[in-house]
Amino acid sequence: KETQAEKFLRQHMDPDTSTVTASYCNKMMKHQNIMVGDCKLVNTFIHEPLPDVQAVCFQGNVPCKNTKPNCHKSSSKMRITDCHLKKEAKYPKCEYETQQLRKSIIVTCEGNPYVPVHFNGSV
Ligand code: UMF
Repeated sequence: KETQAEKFLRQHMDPDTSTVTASYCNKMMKHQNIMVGDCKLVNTFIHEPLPDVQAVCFQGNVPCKNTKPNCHKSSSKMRITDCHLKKEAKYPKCEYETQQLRKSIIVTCEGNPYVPVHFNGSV
């Protein structure tokens, strides 16, 4: 069974891509198997080396958007791509807007080793 940490990697890590095209999100949201019976509203991909993303678990503690504790904000800005579901999209035709950004990321970390398990947002 896929662990929460493995799910984070599948849904949010794409270190080897530095520039994305307009169709990036449409492709990635399919290829990474992020849709399960419904279109996911928003999903962020991170284009930084995995060790840099794992290191965020030991950077600034911040409040989480949901009830979970253990949120951490990256001390430096990271290259990310936000995928936003288009308003008129209907499953299984999940169409996405692709937006490249440089922002600090906020992740929830859990476990031993203490690693990212949820993407909480970006600021
Ligand atoms: N999410 C993002 O990927 N990026 C954002 O900026 C905000 C939200 O919060 C529920 C889900 O929304 C998260 O799922 C995250 F993928 C997405 O499986 P997750 O990471 O908890």
